[in-house]
Amino acid sequence: MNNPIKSGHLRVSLLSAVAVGLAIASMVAVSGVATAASSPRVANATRPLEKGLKAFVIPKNLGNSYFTTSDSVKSGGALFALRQLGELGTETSGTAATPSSQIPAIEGAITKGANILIISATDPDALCPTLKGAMARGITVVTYDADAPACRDLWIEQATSQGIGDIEVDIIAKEMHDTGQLAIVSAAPTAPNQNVWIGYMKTELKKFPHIQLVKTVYGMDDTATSTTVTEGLLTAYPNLKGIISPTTVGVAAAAAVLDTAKYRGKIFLTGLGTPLAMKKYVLDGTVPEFALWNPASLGYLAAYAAVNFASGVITNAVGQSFKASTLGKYTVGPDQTILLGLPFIFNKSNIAQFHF
Ligand code: RAM
Repeated sequence: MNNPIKSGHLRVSLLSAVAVGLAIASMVAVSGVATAASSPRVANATRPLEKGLKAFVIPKNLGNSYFTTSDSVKSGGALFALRQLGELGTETSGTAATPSSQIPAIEGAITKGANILIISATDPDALCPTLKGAMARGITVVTYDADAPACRDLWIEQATSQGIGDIEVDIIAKEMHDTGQLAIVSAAPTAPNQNVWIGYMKTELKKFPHIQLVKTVYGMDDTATSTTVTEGLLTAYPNLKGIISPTTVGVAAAAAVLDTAKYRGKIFLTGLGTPLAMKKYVLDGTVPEFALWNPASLGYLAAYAAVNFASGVITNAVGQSFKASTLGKYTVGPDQTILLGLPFIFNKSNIAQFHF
């Protein structure tokens, strides 16, 4: 297991006070890069990285602290890396984690002359007409956190989807003593990442024939909706014994619902959470363990990958590699995928060390 607290970006973020200043865009450099993607790409590892590229970081939605961590300068995320590299980074999105909320933000970024789009997709397909149009114009499209496989140049994956699905099921199965009714509180029904993870959870659940997955409900990465759907589960399934919520918003909302003597120790909850939001519930025993990766490292890596690709230093072919500063060297794997690392388990023994 990797330890997010030791990952390179945190060391980098300590240096933020001396971060490289923003370079002013050179129209020549920018337009040269903007047309490069439409012609056949040849990697040149010795080429310097372009500076002054207009990069837009587009999370599923704004106002989700997970994405604030993955994206912001302060946390050492994508915008920090872009600043370090001398690019012009901006975060933009809608307020709801839906394609209809996110697409206008993507279109706005294209209109503003984007050279790079770094996107957590709200839907694997619905964004494709817009993203394919961007790629046809030579704009580099990189997905991070949630993929749209048919319409991007590179996918920056936080941990293998199977690894994430397996870890969630293994944690809850242990707590449920391998038996009883289980439900899932997911994000949006179209969320590519949650849907892929849930697919792997279903496969892993075959190892536990006495656990029945009774229902998947959708909290939309919205606290109020996640609370309502969790309460609905408790009413509909009075014998429910476990909940997995593979969304940082959903698991925190579900934990707040279960944080009473009535449920603690009777209905088990795990998921993918952020340590600051989950600390209270870990310490009081409502959520003994949950998993995640380092969101800031994910954003940081996505920015380095995008700039290397946009600059023609790498292509998206298997085996292409680049250096993401102190995070280390990364290599493109199958399906144009770059993998950050392994999921990490948080519990009472380590939760106090994390500050995101
Ligand atoms: C939410 C979002 C995000 C997911 C995390 C675990 O913040 O759905 O896409 O990766 O949870």
